[in-house]
Amino acid sequence: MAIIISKRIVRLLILIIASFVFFGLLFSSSSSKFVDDKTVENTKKILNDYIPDFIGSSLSSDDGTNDNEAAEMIEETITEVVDGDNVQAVIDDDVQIATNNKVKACFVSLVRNDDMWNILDSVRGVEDRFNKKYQYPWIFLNDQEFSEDFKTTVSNVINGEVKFGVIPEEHWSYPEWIDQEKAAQTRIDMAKIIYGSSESYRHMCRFESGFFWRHPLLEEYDWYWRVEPDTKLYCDVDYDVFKWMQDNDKVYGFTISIHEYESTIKTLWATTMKFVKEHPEYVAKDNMMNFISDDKGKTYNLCHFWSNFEIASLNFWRSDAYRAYFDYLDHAGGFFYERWGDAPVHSIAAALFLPRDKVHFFEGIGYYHPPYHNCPIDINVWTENKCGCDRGQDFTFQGYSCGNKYFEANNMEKPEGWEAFD
Ligand SMILES: Nc1nc2c(ncn2[C@@H]2O[C@H](COP(=O)(O)OP(=O)(O)OP(=O)(O)O)[C@@H](O)[C@H]2O)c(=O)[nH]1
Ligand SMILES: [Mg+2]
Repeated sequence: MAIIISKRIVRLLILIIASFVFFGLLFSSSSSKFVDDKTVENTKKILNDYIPDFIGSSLSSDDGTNDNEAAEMIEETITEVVDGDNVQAVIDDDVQIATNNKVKACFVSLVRNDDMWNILDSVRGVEDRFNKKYQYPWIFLNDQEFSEDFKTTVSNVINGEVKFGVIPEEHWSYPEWIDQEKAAQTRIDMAKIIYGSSESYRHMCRFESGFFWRHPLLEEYDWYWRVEPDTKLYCDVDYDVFKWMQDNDKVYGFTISIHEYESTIKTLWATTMKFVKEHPEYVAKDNMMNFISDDKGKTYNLCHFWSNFEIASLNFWRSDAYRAYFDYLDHAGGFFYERWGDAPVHSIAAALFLPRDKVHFFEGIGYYHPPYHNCPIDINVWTENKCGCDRGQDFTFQGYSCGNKYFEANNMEKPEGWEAFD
């Protein structure tokens, strides 16, 4: 009897939550009609799949049914539909979607309209390997309006909510203190360095360092997963990574670490050290200086987390420490007078302003951004996560990577077989 009652209560709760979400979405006003229709459709589908009779009756409202009758009808309908062997599966699926609300997280991709086909595969991979189960929303950002073609094509491979945002001009332009002639000369002088002559690449790096987390579309979230064009997810991610970050008190997660081109960040370290001297209060006690410097801070060893993949807390970038650091760097001008990347900027901040145990290496998330692979070399992890990558290509312990350094700096045990890559 107790079991029957509790099942009924659970079912009724699911119905109430689903209806609440559905009607909330139906009547809420939103900046994007496109998004709402899609989300409403999805919610409708959930209701339709599990309680079809209820949809038929309650959505056509004025049928004269009083509250008690309606409640009874709903109860009977739910019981009919979800009874039997599938009960637990139905509840599990629903609860998984419902509990998404507990972690405020999203995917974020900065892309151009021309990147459409290149981002499509990346997105589809994330949906297939992870998000079909959790349906976290996607946010696409662009310095120009997204085309209708981009919106429909990309939305077609996404199960949940999608939002498209334009970047405010002040987040993608020269601040007033920048000497634009000097910036133009730098682009000529650095023409032989990768992206050295590119103006847009510099705006991109500055935006990813100091502004993506200030975009109005990201305001409501605490966590993000950055996804870039031409990337792959090689393994199933069978747990809620955002919730895992939150529950385990992590702040910054990465898959690949690597050395930076020194010629792009000639004065970044000196500028950082000046900032740190002025603001010692921001430096964490058990920081990870020994990951980014081999001589206790005298010089930068160029190690950084490759920021094309990040699962991290937006609140870290919103913190006083990071805002002050970014402002300091921005005023120093190195985003334009050199070619400072968002990867070393994010990484240096994470290494200095966070205690080391707040940073996490997602060893089990197989990932590819040309030309490097993160593929779990532990055969058990590789098998369990159904990884479709060649373990022999894993970058973690290869020379140009900083994986070795990361493991040593944090006294972590390296996986069996790592020596083969050294
Ligand atoms: N909207 C917009 N997005 C850009 C622009 N330049 C780069 N991006 C995006 O910014 C991110 C980083 O740019 P990438 O070109 O991938 O830079 P990278 O990863 O250093 O280098 P490669 O991937 O090797 O080209 C990607 O998500 C790009 O789609 C731009 O001018 N406008
Ligand atoms: Mg890229």
